[in-house]
Amino acid sequence: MPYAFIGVGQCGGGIVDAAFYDKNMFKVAVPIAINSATMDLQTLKHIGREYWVGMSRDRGFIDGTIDGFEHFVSGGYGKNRAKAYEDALKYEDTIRDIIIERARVKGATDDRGVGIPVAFIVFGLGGGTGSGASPVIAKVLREMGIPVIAVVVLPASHEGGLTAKNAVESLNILVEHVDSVVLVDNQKLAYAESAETLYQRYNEYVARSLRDIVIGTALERINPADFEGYAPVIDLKDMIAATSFTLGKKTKPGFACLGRASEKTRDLLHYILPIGGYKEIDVISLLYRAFMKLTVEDVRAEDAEKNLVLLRLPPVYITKSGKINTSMAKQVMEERSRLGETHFGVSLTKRNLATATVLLTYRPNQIARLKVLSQLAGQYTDISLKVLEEYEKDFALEELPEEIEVEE
Ligand SMILES: Nc1nc2c(ncn2[C@@H]2O[C@H](COP(=O)(O)OP(=O)(O)OP(=O)(O)O)[C@@H](O)[C@H]2O)c(=O)[nH]1
Ligand SMILES: [Mg+2]
Repeated sequence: MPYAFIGVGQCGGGIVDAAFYDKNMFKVAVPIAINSATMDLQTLKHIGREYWVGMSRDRGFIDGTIDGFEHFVSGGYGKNRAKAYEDALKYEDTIRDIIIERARVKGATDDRGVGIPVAFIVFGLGGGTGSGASPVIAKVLREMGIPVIAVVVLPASHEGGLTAKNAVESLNILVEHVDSVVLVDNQKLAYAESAETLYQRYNEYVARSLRDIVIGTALERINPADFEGYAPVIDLKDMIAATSFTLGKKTKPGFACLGRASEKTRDLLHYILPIGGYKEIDVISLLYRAFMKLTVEDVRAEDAEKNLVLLRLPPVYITKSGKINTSMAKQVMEERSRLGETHFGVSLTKRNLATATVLLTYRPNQIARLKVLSQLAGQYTDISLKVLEEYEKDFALEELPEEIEVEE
């Protein structure tokens, strides 16, 4: 029953590749790297050819292991989002079959391959391949009944009008086909002389955060009754609930950002001689540090509509009651949810590391960077980001008290 981790284009492939640096990921998930340029696929360090899917301009999606792959998959879309979208639509059935095949190899039983409990689709919004093909792949996944979490990279403003236009057009389609949107904002790197050299480190940060949530919930599940301290369990359903909105009968994806902080739990000497020696961990300051490293520029933890946190801790921290005050941590998270919805989980790790990974969810209108990108795209061509208005209408309806509703 593997999760699917699908990286599309160079950016998406890079983040998914970084996520599979930890081999434990292969126990719970199947990676799929989709690209229109073989050269990009060859840069992946942890995802072998058997996990590649090529996007060829005249053959559609093709398996990474076929002869002549390099020959068919060479051009790339060079930021041409519309063309990549069109081609992906044309070969929808092929990509559906490939995904089913890959999941089945990993142990799914039924014919439709709906053994995938949740799929992640990861891509950069500013390019062609990822921003064009991913919304179609999301649609295909959802048609198979698979919940989809999109992890998307916002281009920095200085990347210009075309990248912003691609981002807005891609998001306009994407939101119709996903359960959650997790934002990774390249504006965070805009201060640097060369953002490109920081991409890899940023990808690793995002990958670690995703991995914490996936491995922490899938492989390190605990029985809360075994522990004196407060140690609730969450799973990926919580991740979806924490990053989407239900408004009456409708559900809409929320726009979330990630934050993560970690601390070594033993010093080097105790590491070598493993006899106790665990440090005190201040979980509250761990949370505050995670809030300071959010993946989106200009958002505040206090303004989040809802949130999720997963603490991954060595067992000693929750077996002895009071070692880590998890109840207090929960309170800190609850104070940062305007809807009063916090998904709080604890999992056990064998590493000498305590981590706090948070997901904070917003309405699109609360995220200044989405407005900026919409404006940039609007200057380039006549287009705007639809969710900026749509959500406000829905939320306004929801908040209207019954007695002032006008009768027809
Ligand atoms: N954080 C991060 N952002 C990246 C990375 N690579 C590219 N980007 C961003 O993603 C956007 C899209 O770039 P690519 O992923 O290279 O595009 P693509 O999907 O391969 O599409 P093509 O235009 O067909 O090459 C860029 O505008 C950058 O903002 C990466 O490794 N990390
Ligand atoms: Mg590319």
